[in-house]
Amino acid sequence: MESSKTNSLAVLIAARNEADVIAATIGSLREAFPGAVLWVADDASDDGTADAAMAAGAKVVSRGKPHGKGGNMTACAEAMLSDPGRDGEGPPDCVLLCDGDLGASAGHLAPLVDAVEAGECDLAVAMFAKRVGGGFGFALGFSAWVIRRRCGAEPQAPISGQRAMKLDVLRRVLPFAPAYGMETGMTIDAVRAGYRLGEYEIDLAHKATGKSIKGFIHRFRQLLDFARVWWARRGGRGPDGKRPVESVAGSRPGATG
Ligand SMILES: Nc1nc2c(ncn2[C@@H]2O[C@H](COP(=O)(O)OP(=O)(O)OP(=O)(O)O)[C@@H](O)[C@H]2O)c(=O)[nH]1
Ligand SMILES: [Mg+2]
Repeated sequence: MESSKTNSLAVLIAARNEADVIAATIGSLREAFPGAVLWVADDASDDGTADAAMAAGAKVVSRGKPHGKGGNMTACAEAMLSDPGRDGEGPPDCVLLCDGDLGASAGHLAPLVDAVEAGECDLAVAMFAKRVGGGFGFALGFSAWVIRRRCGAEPQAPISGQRAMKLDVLRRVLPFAPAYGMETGMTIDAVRAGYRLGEYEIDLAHKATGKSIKGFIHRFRQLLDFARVWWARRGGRGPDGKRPVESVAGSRPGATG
């Protein structure tokens, strides 16, 4: 599946210890978005993720010590924004954020970019068509609650890392909230600034932790990160003092599969 317009796109991929799958993720993104510049935010991985990503042709923003997903993706976005580009043309018009553990399914993300390019919405977020792993939904539900309380939007995929937006939106939501709070914080900041949220069901897979001890620890950490977002965005309605707007949740025909 190819996006109709791929010559002005940067893809920012979050990866921590994803050496086994990062090349597949990069390969499928390159096929889906042939003209895009691919960036990997590698957060001090110790399994060779950075080398594997570079070998697969991505630009890598690596940190000497872990900074968490939001901090590392912020550094990666800033590196992309200040990059002169292949022919000195500067940053692209559109950016796609995604997780490094999607493997071949990362190639299904074109409908997000198409939705933003077509002006259907300003922040296009992927909903997993099939639920993969996860726990009892507390972390997911808490993120949704934080977003509803802080900006009025009611997303179905509040913590999905797969998101497309134009550069004005990206600039508005930077820096990302720390660690796993980045998606929750980004949604609140975008909606408060008056941007329209769209959600699109897409057939995706990822390496999920599921109902294991590791999984529950992971989701407890996420809960703490979401609580930090809730606290950091108390009071006020965003940089413009604008009223929250209703989200526009939509489903794009042909987005699945
Ligand atoms: N750069 C960076 N990426 C991270 C960090 N933590 C996780 N990631 C990446 O962010 C993506 C999402 O993280 P996951 O741990 O898979 O989180 P999840 O998908 O919500 O949870 P699971 O259901 O356990 O898979 C993956 O591609 C990770 O490699 C981090 O500290 N820094
Ligand atoms: Mg995952």
